[in-house]
Amino acid sequence: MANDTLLSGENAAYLEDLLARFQADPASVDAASRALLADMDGVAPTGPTVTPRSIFHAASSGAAPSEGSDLRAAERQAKVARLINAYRVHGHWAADIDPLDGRHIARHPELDPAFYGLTDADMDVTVSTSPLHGLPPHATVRTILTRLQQVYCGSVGVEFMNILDANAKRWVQQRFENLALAEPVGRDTQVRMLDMLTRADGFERFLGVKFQGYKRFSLEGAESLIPLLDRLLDEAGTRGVKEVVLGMAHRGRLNVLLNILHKPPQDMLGEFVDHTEHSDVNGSGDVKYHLGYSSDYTTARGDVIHLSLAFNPSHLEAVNPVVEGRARAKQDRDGDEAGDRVMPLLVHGDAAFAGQGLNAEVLNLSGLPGYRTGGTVHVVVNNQVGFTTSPHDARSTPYCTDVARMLGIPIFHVNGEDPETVARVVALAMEWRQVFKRDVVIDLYCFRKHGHNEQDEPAFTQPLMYRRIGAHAGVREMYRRKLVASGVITDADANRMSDAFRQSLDEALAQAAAPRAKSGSALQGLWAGYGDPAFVAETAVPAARLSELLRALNRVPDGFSVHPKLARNVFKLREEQAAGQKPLDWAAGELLAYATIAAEGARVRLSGQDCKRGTFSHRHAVLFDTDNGNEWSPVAHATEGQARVEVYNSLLSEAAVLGFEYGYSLDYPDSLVLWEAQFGDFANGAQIIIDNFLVSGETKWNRHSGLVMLLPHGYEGQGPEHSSARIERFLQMAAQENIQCANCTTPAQIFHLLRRQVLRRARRPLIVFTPKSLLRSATSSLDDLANGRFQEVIGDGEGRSRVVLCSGKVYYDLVAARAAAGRESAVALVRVEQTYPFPLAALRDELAKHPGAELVWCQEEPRNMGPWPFVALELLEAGLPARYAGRAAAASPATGFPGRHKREHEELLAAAIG
Ligand SMILES: Cc1ncc(C[n+]2csc(CCOP(=O)(O)OP(=O)(O)O)c2C)c(N)n1
Ligand SMILES: [Mg+2]
Repeated sequence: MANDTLLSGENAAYLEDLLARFQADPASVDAASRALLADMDGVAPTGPTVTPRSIFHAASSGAAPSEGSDLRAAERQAKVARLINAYRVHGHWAADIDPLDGRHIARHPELDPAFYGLTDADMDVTVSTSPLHGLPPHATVRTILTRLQQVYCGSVGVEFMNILDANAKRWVQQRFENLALAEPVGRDTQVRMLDMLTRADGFERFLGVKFQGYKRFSLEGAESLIPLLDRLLDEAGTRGVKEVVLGMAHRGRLNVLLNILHKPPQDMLGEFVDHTEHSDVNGSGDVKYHLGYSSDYTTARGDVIHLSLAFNPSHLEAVNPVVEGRARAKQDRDGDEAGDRVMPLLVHGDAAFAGQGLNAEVLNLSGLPGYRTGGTVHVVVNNQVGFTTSPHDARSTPYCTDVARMLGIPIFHVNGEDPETVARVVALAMEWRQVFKRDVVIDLYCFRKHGHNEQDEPAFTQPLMYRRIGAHAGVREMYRRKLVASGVITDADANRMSDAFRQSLDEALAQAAAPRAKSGSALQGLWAGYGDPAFVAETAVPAARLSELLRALNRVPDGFSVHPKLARNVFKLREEQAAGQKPLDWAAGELLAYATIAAEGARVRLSGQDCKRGTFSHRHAVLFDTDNGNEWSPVAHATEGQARVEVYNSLLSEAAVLGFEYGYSLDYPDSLVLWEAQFGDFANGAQIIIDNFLVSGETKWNRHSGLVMLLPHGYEGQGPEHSSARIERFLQMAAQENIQCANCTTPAQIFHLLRRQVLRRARRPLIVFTPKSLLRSATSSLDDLANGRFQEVIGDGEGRSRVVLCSGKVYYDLVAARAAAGRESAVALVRVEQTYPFPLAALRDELAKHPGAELVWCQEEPRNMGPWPFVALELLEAGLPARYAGRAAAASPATGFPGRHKREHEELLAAAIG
């Protein structure tokens, strides 16, 4: 046997692989190859004896055996194996997935048998079908090729060969190769799918006729989305899913609201008829194609699934993390740790999926302990255009879904004009999600019948595409013809179907003008009772209880090795704090807030970059065993029977993580949910979430949130991106009591503030500008936590001739500067601990103690930043004009030069005190 020849050229990799498998387990290799490999390996073959002659017989019956033909047979077998592999990897390139047939992808050369040197003469030779599943052990090369084309190049193209988990990869392979995608669809399902298509198509036509000139972001061209979702819910129901959280953008949203969420058609049409403030929202409201809804969906098989469609802003993909957070909250509440019963479902546009980085961030959350939701089903409504932009201008990769390849999950590209294949793909995707608990992507290839909205002329920008689109009858019509031709239904049945639907819309339209009853407050269910406008709560905790909890924060399991530095410093300090010998530091105030909240039964969830330890090493909410790296969180085990305290380090993202925590807060009002930025400066990476959900969600959608943002802030000479959480931005967006902004100067204040956030019966986002250097230097006594509550303003004596107002850490610098200048009797330093809602009444009370005093506002931030632009106006309008002492207006928040920082700092203190 000429092994040298065999192991050269194109065969080498295949044969090496085969040999390795043979060496590991001879039985894993088909009988025909075993003898060859035994010969190459110098090992006697096991199992049934196979001689070169028998290989030959297996390979081509009848011809005279010879050494040369043995070799050719083995080579042919290797070529076939490579061909099989090529179809698994590249078959999707040749799949018939595009209804417009406009894919500019040349046929992949590796799918051509000639690429491997397989000739026409080889096609009728019988070979082993291994490793292809689903065929008898031997078949002709032609049979294998035909089967590969059927499996991998039909109406669905699958990408799965990049899945690293061998089991998961084999699962997809076997499903495809055993023709799961060719199983017949039952008659009932066929009729139901036609009905869904009829509704999808009928609703758009109806709106097009009755409300010409209105934006509706029609689903036409992608009507298969409706049967797709119907099938998905049906499959989900049979696999135990009870609840689905759905996020989607504008395209087809009205159609989904009607046909999947079953929003009453008279209400939907009413929103077209009536342009007054008709929604259930008390504030500014939102356009109709952003509104959320929830309802129970009864599937074809009779399962009931609760559906929640999340409210979303125009910003594409921004709702994704919110949906994930909502799903996780529901899972946590339900004890559904694996995500068996609650499932997130995201419907994307093709351009947005490829273009928005947030999408990649959210995909990246999917496997992480703090954020996983048991797999999200992603459906891309791939109409092959984004507004006026074609794919070649919209992405650098062939598929719009390529970013999802990083997850090692199956990506199904399916032709939206083949509803039955869509249904089978959906079944497979749903099974994958439930078995592997990982994301899955269905890329629904379709088109957009009109322009971006119905007024746009698409032929201005996509003339050729729209010529092709014009020739399409529409998927409903094509499917109707198919079912009529195959005798599943008659023309009359189909007409009855569309007439009945049309009639229901006519009736709904007749009622649409009638005034509709408001559906009541959004504060229902979990949110019942959270509308208390009196934002007060008793937050003090007896000192003895606090001492007990401080000691509990030092408790670790037997045998857990605490880092010696922590034992020496932190643990010792806590012991002294518990005994009342040392004042409390920031960590004590913060951790005691969590421990007491959890002891009182409310869940605490904190996530962000490095927040287990804390960016500034102050928190140590999670400890790491120095011997084995095991984690232990004392605050999560401080009291018997306490609620959960979870602290998660996040991936290095702001937008996805903040969005996730915001979503979590929507479905877990009875908990404390916090997101911490590494430095507050980085929070602007989540600006969309802040602008479009956090500060405006209540007025747009009547959706409340008690989310806390912890944003380290303070000018300590660390440069332009480690100084400012952009207080000015939050205050600029503060109105109608939408948020709360605080900057605490003591551990007792953060303790009371965080407890207030949970204990009072109302929820508003809380933005806390947290300190850095104060984490170690600011102190409170146990009594400060055992008495009183959060002070929005902290006064300072009486009868001084100047009152310097300030907020945050600069207070301590002012105290030192005042002492150095010997001006204690002349200058009062009054702290505004809460800047929004602006505590004018409390401030007036303090100012009244210093009649006739000059009023100064001092801040570290430049004049155009920090609280000043906001506070100046508030004070002015209150008849309390103040002088400004702070940095000059600046384009960048802080200098990068330490010397300059120090000089500016001294100047602003002097301006305030001197
Ligand atoms: C983040 C963001 N940037 C820009 C826009 C403006 N915009 C609205 S729709 C659209 C095109 C969306 O294309 P695609 O995702 O393919 O969805 P389609 O409308 O085709 O369904 C754009 C750019 C937006 N809504 N959100
Ligand atoms: Mg598109």
